[in-house]
Amino acid sequence: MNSTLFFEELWKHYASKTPSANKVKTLLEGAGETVFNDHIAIRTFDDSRTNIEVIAKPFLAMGYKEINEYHFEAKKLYAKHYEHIDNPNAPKIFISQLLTNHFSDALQKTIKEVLDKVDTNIFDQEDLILKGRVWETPSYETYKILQSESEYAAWMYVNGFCSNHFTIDVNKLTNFAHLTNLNDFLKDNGFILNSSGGEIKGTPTLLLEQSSILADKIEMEFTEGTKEVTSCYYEFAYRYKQKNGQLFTGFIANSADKIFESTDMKLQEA
Ligand code: OOG
Ligand code: NI
Repeated sequence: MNSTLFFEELWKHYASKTPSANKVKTLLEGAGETVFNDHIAIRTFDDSRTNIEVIAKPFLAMGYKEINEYHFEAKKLYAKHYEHIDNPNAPKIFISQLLTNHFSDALQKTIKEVLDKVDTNIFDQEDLILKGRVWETPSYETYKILQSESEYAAWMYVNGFCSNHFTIDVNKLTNFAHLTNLNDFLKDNGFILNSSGGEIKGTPTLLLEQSSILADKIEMEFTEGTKEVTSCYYEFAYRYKQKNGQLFTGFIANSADKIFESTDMKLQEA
């Protein structure tokens, strides 16, 4: 699949489970803006069948290369980011994985059993991240148990493979000089920002400022019946110039740590 088509498909899947995404985009377009995507993010388990390397494969085939890595000790996650070799306008890709064996034996067993029930060739398909959850209908009891150890594990168990956010490139907006102006506009229009670690994560000195709205809540079918869970969210990023005059293209681990929480059920209930 060519990469433009791939990102269009990815947006369709994301938007279909994230009603706020189209609302925000339409709102900005109505205000005369054209929306550009800075990056997407994908989550996975570190199992050798599904790890970052497996998820990155189709992107490497599209001309992406690995740029940097990030460690999240408290959340027990590890991530890498990828950029396109010759197209600076191609969205950057942030892929993280759960460090499964840093969790309880029970969690490790649950994840392994879930993956064991999936035909392995599904994990090797180049459009895996368009497939969402490729395992059986989840159990709400299992979801809650996973959540007591890791919001990320629980989220991944019910949502599966997808882009968990798209990111508006705030540098390319014309009427919002600063991220605060965009945040105010979004709040005035009823959107709720993720305020974990402050509404704006990062600083001009760190060369990246980010904010995000809380993930949408959607109805999900469990073996026990229908329940509400978080799906995906929208992020907003403003990048500053490095000494060489080029915009910073990386990520900031301390900021990312808080951005992950945009899908936490604990923030929804706050
Ligand atoms: C990724 C969170 C980190 C960023 O831009 O720092 C991130 C996620 O929620 O999976 O996207
Ligand atoms: Ni992001």
